[in-house]
Amino acid sequence: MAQPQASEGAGTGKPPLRVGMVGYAFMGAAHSQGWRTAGRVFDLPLSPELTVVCGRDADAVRAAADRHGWADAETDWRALVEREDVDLVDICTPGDSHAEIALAALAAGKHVLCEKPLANTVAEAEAMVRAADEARERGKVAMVGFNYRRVPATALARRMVAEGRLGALRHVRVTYLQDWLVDPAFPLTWRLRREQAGSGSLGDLGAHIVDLAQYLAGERLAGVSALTETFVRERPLPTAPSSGLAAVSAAGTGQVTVDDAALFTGRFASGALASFEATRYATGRKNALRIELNGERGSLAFDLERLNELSYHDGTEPGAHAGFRRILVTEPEHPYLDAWWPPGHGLGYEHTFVHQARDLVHAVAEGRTPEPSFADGLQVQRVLAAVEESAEKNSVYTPIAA
Ligand code: SOE
Repeated sequence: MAQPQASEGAGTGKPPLRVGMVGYAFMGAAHSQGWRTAGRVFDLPLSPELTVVCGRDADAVRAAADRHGWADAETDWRALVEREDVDLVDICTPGDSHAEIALAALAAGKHVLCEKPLANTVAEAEAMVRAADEARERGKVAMVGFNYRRVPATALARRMVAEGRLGALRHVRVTYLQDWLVDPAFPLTWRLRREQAGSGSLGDLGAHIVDLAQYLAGERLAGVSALTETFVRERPLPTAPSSGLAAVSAAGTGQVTVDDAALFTGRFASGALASFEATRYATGRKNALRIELNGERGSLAFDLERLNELSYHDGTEPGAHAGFRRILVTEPEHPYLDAWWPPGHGLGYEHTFVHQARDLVHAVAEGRTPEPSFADGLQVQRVLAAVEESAEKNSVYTPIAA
């Protein structure tokens, strides 16, 4: 077995935090980079070590281990969660396995990081919260991976809202637009099947914007009214033999069983109003997450395509000088930035996973519940469930179960 590729923090005399990751596709690659880099950039109390990565195909997961710097490769996640040389299990699989892996890992005395959305159902998420609460008594922590909270600009926005710079909040409007499903020839992959993904754009993109809106607002949604739609209801089956599709038509196509787009409005507990749009049919939009908050004393706006910037309008400025101004979020006093480059040298999407790893390592070392916690993930799951319930009832306003 090769020596684990620790982040270069190894050798600093810090105790290791040995990570075992399940899944190695897009999120597995992003998380691997986060674990590799965090100790190189931040002074961490523990040194993350990339101990083992798990996937079903032995050759593919071995290749992924070599590519991403994992010391060992596993094909059985149940064996991984029991390994004595694993302290933390990082779950980067489709949503249908989040609960069973997290429950097993917590029971085995591991810390857990679970990709978003936390689960495919509220019931699964509730079981995960119960297990995380029990594990906390044993000094184990659990986090859900809403990484867009860890863009410096969104973390700065949170700080500014908490400081009262916007005053009483009136509006939050947020969209998350992609277009990778516009072509009806795109095959019926796991994200298009309810039994694996739990939902479509709602859980994949909607979960991010519900969490981000609540995080920035500093409060939770009380209820929603929603519309969802599936534009293309049948798609060609993937060529991969592992498609394992049950409903296979003679034409080699299968049914799409999730939403393609979700539009919903929401009311926060304070009475502030919100609008949300999550779609994978916004032709030309690749990963366009935009959020704006309007308060009685000012506004903030963020665009993921310009993620080193935050737009701020200070409504208390005299009219003649007022207007939205661009804050370039690269100063050392900005969140996370003191560890990176001099002002003006921007960061990217991948750095949100470095910040996620950093924050989780500190929570593990300090024995405190990280944010977003599994309870935060459960609350998002409840919002998603209310969206689906409202959409099924022709947009009837649906309260979010407490
Ligand atoms: C969807 O394509 C996706 O990969 C999401 O699953 C991720 O959470 C998002 O960060 C990027 O887009």
